[in-house]
Amino acid sequence: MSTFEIKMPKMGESVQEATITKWFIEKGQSVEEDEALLEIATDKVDSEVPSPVEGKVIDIKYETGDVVAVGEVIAIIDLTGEGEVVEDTSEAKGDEEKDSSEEKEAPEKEQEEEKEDKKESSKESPDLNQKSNRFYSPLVRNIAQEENVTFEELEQIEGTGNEGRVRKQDILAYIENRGSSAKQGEKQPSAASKQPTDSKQPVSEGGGVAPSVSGQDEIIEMNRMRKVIAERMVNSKHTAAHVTSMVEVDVENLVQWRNQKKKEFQDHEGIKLTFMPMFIEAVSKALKDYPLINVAIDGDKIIKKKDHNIGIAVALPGNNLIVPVIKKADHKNITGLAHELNNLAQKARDNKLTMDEIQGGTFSISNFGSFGNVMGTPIINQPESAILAVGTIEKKPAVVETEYGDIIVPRHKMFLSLTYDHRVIDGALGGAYVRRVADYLEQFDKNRTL
Ligand code: CO6
Repeated sequence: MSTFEIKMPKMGESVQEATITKWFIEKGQSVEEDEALLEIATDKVDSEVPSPVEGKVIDIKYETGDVVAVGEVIAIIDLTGEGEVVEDTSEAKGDEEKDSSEEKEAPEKEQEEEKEDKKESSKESPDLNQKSNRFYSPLVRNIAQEENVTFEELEQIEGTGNEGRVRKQDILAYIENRGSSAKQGEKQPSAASKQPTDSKQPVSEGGGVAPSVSGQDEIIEMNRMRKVIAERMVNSKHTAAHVTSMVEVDVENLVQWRNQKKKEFQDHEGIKLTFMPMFIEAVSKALKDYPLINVAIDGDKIIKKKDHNIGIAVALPGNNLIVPVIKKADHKNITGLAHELNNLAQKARDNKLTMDEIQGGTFSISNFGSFGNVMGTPIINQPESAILAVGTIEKKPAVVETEYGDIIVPRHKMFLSLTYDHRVIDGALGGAYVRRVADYLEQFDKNRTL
């Protein structure tokens, strides 16, 4: 029998594991080359895994919800299409996931008894669904639940994963080293139970005030992307000291230039020339002048990033948002930036972005001008230190100085809002930077060639 092993794919340098969110196939089913086998998710992106071969699925080694390391075999396909289906291996697999070296040595009966004991002693299982700055994989949460690790304990475990993420080995090491008291199901007070006792308001799962729900209200389950966005936004607010500086910009020259070049660009390049490429160019030029904006914080260290990797907030259908990254934007001209933005935005809307395309950002831009919004205070995309929000361009009465005195004329204007992390960027620097972006836009050469 000739078989092919389907392995958990590598989805970027820093990604070590992924959660299986959906299987599209079952054991015994025939699949064609390129047919989607399963859907996986990391804390950054969802992705489908297609079958590289045609054949019959004879084994599926993990279930929906399992967190699997990159490179692990997750399914086996028989290439002849006639192989026997492998008996259910879920028990062995379950053991593999939960194994610690101690458990490996313990006789089966003892393990059973231990499980029974745990069930008895953990009638009140820990509440792990509280608001946190960190992402915990379902596997880590399950281990915590089973081992009666409280939310407060979980929060204190040092994570060795990417961005300090708590991995399976971290929580297992913690459980091995901690005293026996917590194992006996002694529940420490949760964040919710620390609420003032005179408060009559019920507490929701996320730690906020629970809303009252009447029979006519609709309850919508958050999808995975919504949950990740929610977690990341709160995480960023908990991490960075957000402040925002705003400037008004006269973009008359830029608007006139784009109007002149729009048709030629569309005919030549096959895509629209919007304002974004010029915004990205101005952002990057100003980052060259103020490199201490293009930084990330690592503990007590400031990492000054060399590349200008500009994340662009892209609104997705279904009220979602993702931030693909234009890498080395400082090495690209307006045409190159326009193509890359167009390509990334399209892929984002088709749910086709790769891990690499949403990683490595050093500064972000959010353009809510197309919604007619004038200014705003965006949330920093961690681990970056600043994000520029671009408001709508509008015709406004402007005072212009002439040799005959001041006159009022209509000019195209807009607001730029820069939100930055005050831990590392003070007002003078943040303010000077956003003013410099505005200066580059105001000084845009009307006679520039494409
Ligand atoms: N002013 C005036 N007109 C604009 C502007 C501004 N700021 N921005 C775009 N446009 C015009 C643009 O030139 C196009 O006009 P025509 O060429 O004449 O047709 C039109 O609006 C549509 O532009 P489009 O959105 O298709 O392309 P663009 O390159 O400007 O933007 C994008 C690409 C991916 C950034 C955009 O499509 C998008 O998804 N924007 C939404 C980003 C978002 O949701 N940000 C909010 C995040 S939450 O930050 C936040 C503070 C809080 C609220």
